Amino acid sequence: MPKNKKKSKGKNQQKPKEVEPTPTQEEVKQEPVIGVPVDERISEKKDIKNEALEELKIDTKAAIKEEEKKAEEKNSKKPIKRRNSKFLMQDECPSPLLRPEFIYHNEDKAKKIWELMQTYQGVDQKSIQRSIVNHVEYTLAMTRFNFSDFGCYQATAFSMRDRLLESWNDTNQYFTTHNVKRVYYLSLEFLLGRLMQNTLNNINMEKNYREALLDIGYDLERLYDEEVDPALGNGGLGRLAACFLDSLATLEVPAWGYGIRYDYGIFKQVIRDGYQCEVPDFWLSGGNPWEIERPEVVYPIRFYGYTEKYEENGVERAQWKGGEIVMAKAYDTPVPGYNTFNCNNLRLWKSLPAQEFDFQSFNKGDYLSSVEMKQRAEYITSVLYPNDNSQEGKELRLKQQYFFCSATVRDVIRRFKKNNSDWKDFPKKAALQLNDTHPAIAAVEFLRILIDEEKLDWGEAWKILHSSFSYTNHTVLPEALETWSVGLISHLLPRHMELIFLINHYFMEDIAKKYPGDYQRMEEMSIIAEGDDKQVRMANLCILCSHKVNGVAELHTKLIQETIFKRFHEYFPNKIENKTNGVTPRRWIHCANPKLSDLITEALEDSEWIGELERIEYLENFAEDEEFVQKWIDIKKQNKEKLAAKVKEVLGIKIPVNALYDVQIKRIHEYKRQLMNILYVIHRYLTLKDMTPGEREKVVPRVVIIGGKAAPGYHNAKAIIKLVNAVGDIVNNDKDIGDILKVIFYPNYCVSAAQTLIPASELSQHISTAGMEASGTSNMKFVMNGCLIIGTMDGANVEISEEVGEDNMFIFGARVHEVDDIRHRLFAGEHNPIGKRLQRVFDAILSGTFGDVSIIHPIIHSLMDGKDYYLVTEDFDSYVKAQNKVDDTYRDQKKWNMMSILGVSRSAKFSSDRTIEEYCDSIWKVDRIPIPTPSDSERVRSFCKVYSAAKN
Ligand code: NBG
Repeated sequence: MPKNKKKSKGKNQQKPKEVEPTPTQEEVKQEPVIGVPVDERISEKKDIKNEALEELKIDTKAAIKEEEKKAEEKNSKKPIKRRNSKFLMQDECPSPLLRPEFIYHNEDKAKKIWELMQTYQGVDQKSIQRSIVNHVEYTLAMTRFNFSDFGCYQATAFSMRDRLLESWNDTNQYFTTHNVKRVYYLSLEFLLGRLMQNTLNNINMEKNYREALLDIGYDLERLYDEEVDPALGNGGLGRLAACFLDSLATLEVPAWGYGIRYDYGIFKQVIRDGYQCEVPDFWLSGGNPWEIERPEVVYPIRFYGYTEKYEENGVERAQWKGGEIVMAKAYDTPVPGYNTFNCNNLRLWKSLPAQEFDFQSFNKGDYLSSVEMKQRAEYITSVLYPNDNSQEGKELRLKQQYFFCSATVRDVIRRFKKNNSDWKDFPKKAALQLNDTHPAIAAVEFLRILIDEEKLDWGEAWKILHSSFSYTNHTVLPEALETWSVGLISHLLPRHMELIFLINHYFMEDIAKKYPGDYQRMEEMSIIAEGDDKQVRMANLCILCSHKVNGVAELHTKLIQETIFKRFHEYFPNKIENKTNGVTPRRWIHCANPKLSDLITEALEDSEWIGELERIEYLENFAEDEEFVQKWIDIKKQNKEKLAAKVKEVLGIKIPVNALYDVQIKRIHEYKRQLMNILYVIHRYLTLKDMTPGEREKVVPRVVIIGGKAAPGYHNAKAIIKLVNAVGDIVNNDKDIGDILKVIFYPNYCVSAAQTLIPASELSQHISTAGMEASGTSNMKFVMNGCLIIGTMDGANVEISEEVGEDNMFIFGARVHEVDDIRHRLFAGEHNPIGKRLQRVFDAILSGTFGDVSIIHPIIHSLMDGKDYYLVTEDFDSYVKAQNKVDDTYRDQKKWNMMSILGVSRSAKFSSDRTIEEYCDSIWKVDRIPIPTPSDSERVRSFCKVYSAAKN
């Protein structure tokens, strides 16, 4: 997507409407009314409200009409010219932005409003301080005596939100006025991480806030630490969604994220006696100053019930009726881009009861039952399922999926209908991206609304659906490929099940035509997996409903084309394509590693690289510049010191700064092979124990850090955590070993921990069994922070090695094409790769060298029996060799640092800006729309000028 391509010219504009995100009561009410008793009660409630509104407006209607007429007359005579305004939306603006719902007895009242809202909040020290203390006093109701660091953080965040809202309102107003095409990113997870630092950097106000705060005695960095991580995601998939939001805003793409506002994010991990314990993460307990609650944006969402068929104009139609209704309420979080005035939105839904409590039970004196329904409704969005790369087939999870999809689809349709009347235009105005199959039901909901409510015929509806939806696959792991039982869907969403059968029926007809008699193929491609308990294959459904399907790294895409989606790839040869993942350099270099960011800016002589990572290539010229390299070394050392201090604070363990920091942080999973890492650590420990003190002195000291959460029900992953802790307990307290080897399990790995760990790492491990990690994204973050990678030829590692050069990585292990055969031979007992070294490691574990780790014994025994699905024993030897090479290279610090600098300078491909540009060009077909920026000298709301232009 070329920069600033096709800037909208402001032609053919419609009358500017109210700021886009807030539908009026009327609009929300216009959502199809559903005829069940519960609904009646809702609409009754609404009617009461509306009556009250009506009362207020009774004598205004005539006035409004008159105002509108006047404005129209005026405009027909006097075309409005834009004066000095950069706000292009006002070109040929047909009216002075009067809002018919207000009372304008004369235009002075309207003028007053525009005048009151004409300026932006100041960015000078005084204005910032004023707004912070105002929020302390008027929003938080604190006094100068109980104004804590946390209070100051909140007030500061509120003051930032005020400023964000200005650009957010302007952006949405502009997009609405221009009726632009928008991207909607549907994801059950957004792993945002802390927002304050990122926001200040993106809107370029960190310096202003730092100085303003310092002047009233507060340290901005300390406030950063007050923020709770909004952790509404499990791992890579959710974090990718967050990086995409940052890139979408930065690239000025009109885009909204849609998801769930869980009350509880991913659990907090606490280690007790070496075992993982899960503690709920009620991240909202201190409030969330970044979001805006939208009590007026609510949609009724139905569950259960039945479908009723009827005839209309000779056509059989269906209606979904009965069941249970819960409400979805919107919460918006502004998403500012880097160095742009554009500000996008993340809209998250919370579930509410359709009525506060059941009056019948209440009147009967059964108070508890009366609140039961409320609790049942609120339960839907109460907790994020903590599974990464595995599916949880619970009804509540399907409810979450449908709940958020239905609200989102309705919201998107409402927005579309505001400015458009022809359904054929929908794909020109909206692109909906399904982040994995979790939001798959959105496609069926969309179809249902088009057919049952909008009364489109099947062919039209299907075409619109297919041209606007696309789907990203994030895994080939069978345990993560979602299927839902036909029985469950029929019960919860009866109409959707009918539609899925219909989609499948038409599709199977096509397949039968193309491949007559090929039942095997039909079975494989069918959305329905036959059997005693029929299942709906959500991936098949997504592929059919989408015009594009993508994998997340070249190797992964090739694998889905050749394995799980082979038949689909044959049938739709242009549908499945690759979009290699990326990460935002704003969070992952600029915010996480500010010193490195400054050094790069100094070398490149400007900071443009933060928004255009291609420019970082120039850094290559400094790989051997002594002065530069020394600064590079110093920065890594300072980051290591910071991490060492954190480890001391969190775990009470002192780690040496002169050791090689070797880090593996990610969800704990057998395919990611943290087990292989710790087996190697044991091998290293045993080897050190064999040495004389003199020999030990020559060894490169290492600090091995492993961090990550295990899904609460994933027994083997939890066993691995216990083993790491048990090994740490012995090694870290072994006097012979001292500082030569330290083993740390870093608890509660999360986004903010990553921001400390990654900049301090020197070696990072991405060692999954080849073919199993779809992409990985932390590998990219580590490279961007000058860390070298030890890894297998899996996921995005392959492309990283193409970019940085294989010589600048430590690559080992079986390749994808070898895996099946090796696994087969291992399982058949035809191949035993367990050598003496590994056997000794197993013996040490089994004999109690690390205390009672019996929880891991079954896994060790099965490895010894050849039941080594993840090829740990197979790859162990080449892993040890790669590790030896790491030590040798680390001894040559000149070489090491050169490799580190080269890695950073060649990391441009892995910016999520590049990824998003590719999605925009080949999937979403959407342009970037920069909204005009108010000038620095004149931070004046430009739409006010239009008003005065109109008056003149
Ligand atoms: C994960 C993959 C990672 C990948 C992220 C983002 C799921 C289902 N998949 O390898 O395991 O980097 O998605 O694409 O969480």
